[in-house]
Amino acid sequence: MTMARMLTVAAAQLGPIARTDSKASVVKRLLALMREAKALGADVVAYPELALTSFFPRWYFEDQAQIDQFFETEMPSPETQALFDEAKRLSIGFHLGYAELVDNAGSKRRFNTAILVNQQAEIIHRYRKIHLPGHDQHEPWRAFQHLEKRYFEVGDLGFGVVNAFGGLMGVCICNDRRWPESYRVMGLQGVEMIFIGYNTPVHNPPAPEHDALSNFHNRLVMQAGAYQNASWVLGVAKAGLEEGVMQIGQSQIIAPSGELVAQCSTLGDELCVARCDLDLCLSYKQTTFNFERHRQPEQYRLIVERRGAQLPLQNT
Ligand code: CDT
Repeated sequence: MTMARMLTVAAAQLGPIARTDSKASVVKRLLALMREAKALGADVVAYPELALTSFFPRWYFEDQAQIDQFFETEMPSPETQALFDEAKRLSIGFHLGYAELVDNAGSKRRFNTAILVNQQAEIIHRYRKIHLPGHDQHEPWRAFQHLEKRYFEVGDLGFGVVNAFGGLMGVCICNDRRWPESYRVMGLQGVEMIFIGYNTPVHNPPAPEHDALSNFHNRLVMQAGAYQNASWVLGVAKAGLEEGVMQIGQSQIIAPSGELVAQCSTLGDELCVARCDLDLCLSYKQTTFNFERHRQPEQYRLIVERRGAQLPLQNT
């Protein structure tokens, strides 16, 4: 007897969001994609990283109040409530990335966050980005800034995995997808589907020689992460020419085999949809990547004991 646990998911790629676009206008776009996803049979629709605003770490701001306009102090908020209401009405789950401002009795903390919301519109999982790329000081030599290290704290919730949508779901965000540790920590909790929103500029000012490889690296890391951890991976872009900065698209859905099963072909608002059998993870989890049987964690100690590379001592 063949087993199957089917979950239909839609990666809801967004085209550019201008700095002057209101959150309400963005929510309208998200709602249109949600309705289209439902019409195409999706159980869950996934939006990108920082999906409610322009990718603001590209600008250097000195005024904290100006920065905080890009953040949400509550979720749902009056502006995002419509998403939750519509998700409940349609009985569709969603993944949403946004800038989260936590105010604990006046002590403010800011995170690059993503949540999973179930078909009853309840927040069932929260992830705060751990690998923050870029820099923390203004670097005017760059064509544009990447100030995530300035505007966000490192996430404090780990790489959790939650039982939802009939399987084991995990989340990481953008730069996290380049690090095998992100996937493996979720793999060690049996993850079956990983949601990854991203804003990836084609141009990387410190290493322009990588620019032509941006799409290749996007595919490379997510396909490897899926296969090596026997999990579905959904990569969702905010794409296109946003405020003068070109960002990659190629939102995609990847099977536990590492194969690409659906991909967006524009740089605008677009869905790609796949019917995913979560049981496809099993044959990989039970054979090639049977972690219990084959992993040798004693031999991997350096991974948690050492942050940066240290060269071996020269033989004398
Ligand atoms: N948003 C985000 O994390 N972007 C980074 C750009 C880094 S440039 C290599 C990313 O990893 O896509």
